Amino acid sequence: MLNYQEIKKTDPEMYEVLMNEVNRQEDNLELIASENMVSAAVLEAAGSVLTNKYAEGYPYRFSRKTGELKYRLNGRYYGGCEYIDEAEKLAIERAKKIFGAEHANVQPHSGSQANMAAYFAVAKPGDTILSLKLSHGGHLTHGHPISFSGKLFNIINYGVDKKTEVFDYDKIREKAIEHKPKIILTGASAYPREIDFKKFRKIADEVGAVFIVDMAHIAGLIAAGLHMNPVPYADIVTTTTHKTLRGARGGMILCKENYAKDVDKWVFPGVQGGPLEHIIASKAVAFKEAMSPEFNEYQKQIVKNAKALAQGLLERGFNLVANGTDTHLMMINLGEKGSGNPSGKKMEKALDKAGITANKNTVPFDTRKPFVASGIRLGTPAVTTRGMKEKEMEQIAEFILQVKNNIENDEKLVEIKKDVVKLTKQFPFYAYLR
Ligand code: DSN
Repeated sequence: MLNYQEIKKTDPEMYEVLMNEVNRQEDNLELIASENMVSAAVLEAAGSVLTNKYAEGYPYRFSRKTGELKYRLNGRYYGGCEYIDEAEKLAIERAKKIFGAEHANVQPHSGSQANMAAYFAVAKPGDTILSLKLSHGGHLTHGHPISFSGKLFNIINYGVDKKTEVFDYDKIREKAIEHKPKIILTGASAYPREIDFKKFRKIADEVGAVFIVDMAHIAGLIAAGLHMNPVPYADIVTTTTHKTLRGARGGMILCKENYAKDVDKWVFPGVQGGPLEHIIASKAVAFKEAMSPEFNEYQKQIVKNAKALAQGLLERGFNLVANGTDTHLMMINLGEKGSGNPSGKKMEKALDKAGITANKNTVPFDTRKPFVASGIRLGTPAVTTRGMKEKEMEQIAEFILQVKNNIENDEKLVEIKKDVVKLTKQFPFYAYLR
């Protein structure tokens, strides 16, 4: 079992950093919707000797005659890849099985790189992408001007309806007809309701667009059948592997067979060099976990907990974007600038002082700048991994109210932190690392 004893001997400074982080993760309530806590098995694979190996290329080739994918030895640019090939093959086959995909590329180092490779596989710089606005729940790499995506492509955004704060598919269709995008892209970092991929597919077909879904946040829910699966509808699906899916930090692309060669070409050598095979092995271990009945139960509990936390917050007078959640996350709307209510930034800081980790987030039609923001995004994947249930969600909703009510009172925030630590101590997770 890994317990950092070697680092303790050779690099005490780094050991101290690691232990501080272990203690922070153990003692705090982790409510960042995109974070989770991986198993010891996933950690072991991520810390394995596979980190030593270069393996540019793939463990397969496409047959020249039939185009069929065939696993074969020596498909790489380096020797000694016989075991690396097996690790990557396990990750690929498990990913395909979980999501029902025709092809999987497990090499992207991150969701951003997966998105970059996916766009380049089907579009050229200057082509139009229709995507969700960042401030309405989208992601930087979906076309924000400061990201490669916004710099290289012509981005048209859709948003949520002002009243319901959910997608208005008729309006999205109108935009698609008007702008004839090369790519229609959906997926979100801060959208609490279910996305109807079937409707997006229909719009994409109507305007002849390629349909790409970034399912990073909800991949675990999809694996467990708790959210509509985009794989049957989308041409290409990108994801990270470390959010609800609870694997090593990394990315992945799933696609239809006819996009496989281009996707592969754009991951390597298009965007990346040598794959991180220790991380790929770790993804494979997480995928194996994701195929278990326990994982399905875990995902169900994530959603139950999110609903319980949302209910607890609504009962305490908080406003939630789209009035609740169907997923693992929810967004508190603290109120407009000048309303006397704290900003997201201020609330995030106060929560931190109370041992509750969350992030400020813009809400749709936000009146504050993104770095200040009017929202707080909360998610239940990590606390559910620790074993917390609806009862604890009620307690967390009360902590959050107490923080808001005592936002200027540091002494009280420290008092709340003591109660938070009392709660987290009942749900140890990384005790073996301490
Ligand atoms: N940074 C991630 C999130 O917090 O949602 C998205 O990549």
